[in-house]
Amino acid sequence: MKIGIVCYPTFGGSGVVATELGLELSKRGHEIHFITYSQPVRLELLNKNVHFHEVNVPEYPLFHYQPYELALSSKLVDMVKLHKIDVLHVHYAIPHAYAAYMAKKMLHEEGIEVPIVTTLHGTDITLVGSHPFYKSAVAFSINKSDAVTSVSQSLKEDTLRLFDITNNIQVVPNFIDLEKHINHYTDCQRAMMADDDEKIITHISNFRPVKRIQDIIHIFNKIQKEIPAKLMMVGEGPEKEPAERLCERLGIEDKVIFFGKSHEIDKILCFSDLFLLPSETESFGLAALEAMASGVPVISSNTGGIPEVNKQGVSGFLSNVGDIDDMVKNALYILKNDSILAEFKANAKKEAKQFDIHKIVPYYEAIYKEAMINCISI
Ligand code: GMT
Repeated sequence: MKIGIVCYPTFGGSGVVATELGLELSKRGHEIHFITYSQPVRLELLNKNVHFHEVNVPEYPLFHYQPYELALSSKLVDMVKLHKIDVLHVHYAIPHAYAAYMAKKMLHEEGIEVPIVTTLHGTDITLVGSHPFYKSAVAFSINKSDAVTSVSQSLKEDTLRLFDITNNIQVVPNFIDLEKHINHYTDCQRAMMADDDEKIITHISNFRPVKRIQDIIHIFNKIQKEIPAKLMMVGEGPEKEPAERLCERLGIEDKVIFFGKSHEIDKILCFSDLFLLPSETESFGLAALEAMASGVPVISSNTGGIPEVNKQGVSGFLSNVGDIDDMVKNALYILKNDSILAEFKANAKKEAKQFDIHKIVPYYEAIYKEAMINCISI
């Protein structure tokens, strides 16, 4: 199949999922066309099966807001015609599903039918999409898609609760390429980060308020009072600076390393003992799954789709949002005893296997085929 993939090309989870999906589909013989405003961060190699088409939005002084949806829908029309794309898979409803619908309509006028598959990722529904400013357009584009998927059962339920949905939503969970998380490093260079007796705790995100970054610092502060430990904070975002200031106020700045954005997540996870994800809301928690695949247990909140990934008492523990003391208690239970830690590490790796990329990607292939057969004519 020739598949057009539309996504945000940034470090966010939806862009990562879209990119990994495209790469795996290309390995399975499909021709993939990424259509977005810059080359996706995890898309390193282009080849005969993987193409990237940039959407340009030239600055024009009249526009207070540059019309990205317009440029995207025009680009989609052009690329579908030029490369004879069979199906468009758009990740994140805003504005991608809307732009894809417009492209589909324009193509229809020319006698070309292209089905749209929309994948809902989380904040496009729970935080941004349900805002009255966007709600009608988001509901419209979900209902007009030929197939709709959500990355967790919880997100499906949120979508049905928040919008007037007439379309079927299929749950296709996020996935992981386990090969990429096999430990290729002999010593993980752990010694560069911490002393032998120190436990390494990690958090990776876009440092948005929804991640509750201050909770992470407070949890770590309490842990390091009980056992020697270091905290690795990976990512960039608005909550990073306040977190750095909080570390200074608590006098733990020498125990917390802020890495910024990193292309070496696997190396960082390789020497990590515990992953923290106390988010306010999380449709899935791809970062937690990546940690688990690297054998790192997870202490998380029990919100949204996280319980579908992190299993209570098996791959880690889950607490109510904001229950810092419970998270500290659970973290110490795992970290204080080496044999318990080893057991949780092994369990985390085992649990991650149910999200093996080779098991999940065939679902998308089946959805594309069905969408092509049943393509809604408009
Ligand atoms: O977590 C974010 O803020 C980024 C966001 C995105 O759209 O890139 O992540 C969402 O999609 C990921 C991939 O499906 C999920 O793993 C995240 O849980 C979800 N984030 C939220 O729901 C807050």
